[in-house]
Amino acid sequence: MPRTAPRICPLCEATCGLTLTIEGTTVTGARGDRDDVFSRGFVCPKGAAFGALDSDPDRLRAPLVRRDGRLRETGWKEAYDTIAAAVPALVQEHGAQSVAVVLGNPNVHTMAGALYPPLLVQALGTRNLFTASTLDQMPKHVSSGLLFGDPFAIPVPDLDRTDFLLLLGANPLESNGSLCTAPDFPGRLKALRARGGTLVVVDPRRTRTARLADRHLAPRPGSDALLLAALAHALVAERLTDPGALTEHLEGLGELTEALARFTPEAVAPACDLTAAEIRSLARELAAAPTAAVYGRIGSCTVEYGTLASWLVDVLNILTGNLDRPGGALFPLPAAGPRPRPAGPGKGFALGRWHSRVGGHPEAKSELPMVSLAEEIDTPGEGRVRALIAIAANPVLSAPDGRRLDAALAGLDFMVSVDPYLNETSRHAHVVLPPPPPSQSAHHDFALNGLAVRNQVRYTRAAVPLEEGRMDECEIHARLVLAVSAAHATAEPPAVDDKAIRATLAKETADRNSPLHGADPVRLASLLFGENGPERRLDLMLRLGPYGDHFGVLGQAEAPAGGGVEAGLGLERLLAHPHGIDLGPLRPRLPGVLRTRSGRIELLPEPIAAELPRLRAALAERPAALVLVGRRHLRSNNSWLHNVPALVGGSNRCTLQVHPEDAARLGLADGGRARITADGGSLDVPVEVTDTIRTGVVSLPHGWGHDRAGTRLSVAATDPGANVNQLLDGTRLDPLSGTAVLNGFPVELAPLS
Ligand SMILES: Nc1nc2c(c(=O)[nH]1)N[C@H]1C(S)=C(S)[C@@H](COP(=O)(O)OP(=O)(O)OC[C@H]3O[C@@H](n4cnc5c(=O)[nH]c(N)nc54)[C@H](O)[C@@H]3O)O[C@H]1N2
Ligand SMILES: Nc1nc2c(c(=O)[nH]1)N[C@H]1C(S)=C(S)[C@@H](COP(=O)(O)OP(=O)(O)OC[C@H]3O[C@@H](n4cnc5c(=O)[nH]c(N)nc54)[C@H](O)[C@@H]3O)O[C@H]1N2
Ligand code: SF4
Ligand SMILES: [Mo]
Repeated sequence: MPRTAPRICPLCEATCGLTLTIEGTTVTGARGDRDDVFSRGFVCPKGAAFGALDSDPDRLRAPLVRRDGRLRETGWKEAYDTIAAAVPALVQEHGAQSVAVVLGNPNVHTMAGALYPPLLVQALGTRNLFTASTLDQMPKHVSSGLLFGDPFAIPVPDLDRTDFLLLLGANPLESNGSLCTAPDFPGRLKALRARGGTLVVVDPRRTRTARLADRHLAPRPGSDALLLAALAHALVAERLTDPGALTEHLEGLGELTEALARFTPEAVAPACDLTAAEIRSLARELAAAPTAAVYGRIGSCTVEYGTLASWLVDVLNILTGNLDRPGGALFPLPAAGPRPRPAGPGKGFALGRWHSRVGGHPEAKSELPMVSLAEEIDTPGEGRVRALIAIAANPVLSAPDGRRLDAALAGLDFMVSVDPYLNETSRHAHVVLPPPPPSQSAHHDFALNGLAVRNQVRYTRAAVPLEEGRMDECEIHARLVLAVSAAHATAEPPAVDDKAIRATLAKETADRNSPLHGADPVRLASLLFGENGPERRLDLMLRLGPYGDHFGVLGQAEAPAGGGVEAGLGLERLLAHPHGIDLGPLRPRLPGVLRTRSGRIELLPEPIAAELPRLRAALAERPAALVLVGRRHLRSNNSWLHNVPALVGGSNRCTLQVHPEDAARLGLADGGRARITADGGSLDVPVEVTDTIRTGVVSLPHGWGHDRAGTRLSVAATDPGANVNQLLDGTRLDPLSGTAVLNGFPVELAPLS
């Protein structure tokens, strides 16, 4: 008899609840969980293909270890013995910086990825940390760090209540949303319009999201910062700013106005390829809306002025009084996150506390730019990276200049990949540690609940028992921490969790603002609930969190943030709600979220002010004749879903989209081939002529290029596509955040016969 089990979908940021159908130990179906408190039955084609992905025969079943140049299946003990024999010795001989850690996107979709990588980096003592953030949202972390003093204080648009949404560089109808966790994003946008609200989309392509909008502006890629600056300028010039209740929390309003003086709509219009009238009327509409939210994503982040654009998004929300109010952009309050603290000055946010060895790039949020990984490996000298631990990352395809990185990885002394697939990156590893399929893992969204449009909390235990010979990904990570610390032979994984629990409780009980101040940490640790280390850690975070039971010490008068039914949370309580607990709509949180040194919102932070001359100079630059942007397909997910037959084919192909006028001018035909060339090299790609893209812009999706030898991706290899990131050489980046420029870079195009 088939049975069903709930499982939160780990395949994108929407975090939908799924109902899995399970026969024996095989997932034979997946549908949207109608009882899920957040997603209410929504599912997309990826979630529906959960079973096929879960049982992909190409998934690795056992660890691989390289012997005599070849990767062979082996047991877990040999795999960890190999790591323990290699890494501590390298650190001993060449120092802590000789080991780099690379963390990829799926770490935000696993419990292991949230709980252990910080411990791994700490155990190694390395500053060579590279993550997908510098191919993605680091500009937003930096702008939040500078404005609010906390890089994780990212306001999200209040989709369900706003009257006006200005959406830039995002295509949630394909991506299902990002830095804005909202199951059924498409339905929420339709509901916005149905209640009389307005949706304006800014995108060089007429995307499915743009087609849903009241208005679509298609400016030149890379010009968002200019457009946003001009909107802010117009608001000020026409006396349309109204920060309202925010005013008392603002620092630097006058300086901001001065700094934006040159960015008049008339001055930026030619660079954006919009009219000044369009910009002014957008500013007026934004100001006139009862509530409004400005929201920018990938197309406004992974560009030359990504941090400035990310900053200006929030500047507009502030100037219009929409930050931190219902219907505007609000700060979520996740159940496993920290409890709100009293308002007041904080430590602030610093950039560039250290720099990368070769390129001299400043760190941001303790990370170095992913574009600098290859040079840190292949440039000789003191402090060179000789070993790499890659977790859920495929930078050979997802980062610029994969060919150079490919060669660099091949030259490493030692490499570990924690990855279910033998792919373009993991094929270089000396040890591959494969996590089990998602049906065999428990799930909680530590990261994404902090970006959700509604406060809610859900946890699903593994839907299928761990298969014989498998190791849970949390245990894989915990053993990795032990293996690199040389504690491999003497300690077991629970020691890693216990140490983390002890550290948290020591801090908590020493904190004068904590209801647990002065309590006995050993006793508190003994009260934790859970079947294993990760569950006990989740329990601890829930109990200390904003809705937590604080181990029962809080009196009624000090009821936690949620109040009411949702208060008193812990894992045991949560487990009684298999479809989650709704914690209500987002609520205003200022000034409590602020951690700046002034204790206020610092509107014109110094690093931003220092960047503005560069943006001003852009006004005078002659734009390139042809630039490239990316795109996403609903049935895809970065570089790793091309191996599931149900998800590839049809319109999900690696084609170069070209506008008919550009095609005619360049002699390109639909279905023909073209050679595209940029800084990093050339690619031969199939052409798709379409008027959904504006003139002067072409689009190629990322995550393709599955034609390298030594991988085990039998389906993906049949239609490998081309790696768009080979067009880049890694020199283009947003300097403040170290984020790669993946959109709006110049290319040349020629027909191929
Ligand atoms: N040109 C261009 N390039 C881009 C982008 C773009 O828009 N344009 N987007 C960028 C963005 S936003 C991102 S986030 C990056 C993503 O780039 P990466 O962070 O490299 O992520 P993926 O390409 O998704 O590769 C994920 C890896 O994790 C593995 N994996 C899958 N599930 C699990 C799991 O449960 N556990 C573990 N341990 N591993 C798992 C997969 O097999 C794969 O090897 O790409 C970036 N690259
Ligand atoms: N189906 C699917 N879903 C995904 C992913 C996936 O690969 N496939 N990846 C996941 C990840 S890791 C992320 S980070 C999110 C990203 O989620 P989104 O940010 O929604 O990403 P995209 O769908 O790539 O949309 C970016 C849009 O920006 C436009 N654009 C490009 N350059 C510019 C520019 O200069 N200005 C403006 N205004 N627009 C520009 C592009 O045409 C594109 O339509 O999606 C997540 N969800
Ligand atoms: S929208 Fe995202 S979370 Fe929801 S089913 Fe699809 S892939 Fe999964
Ligand atoms: Mo991403």
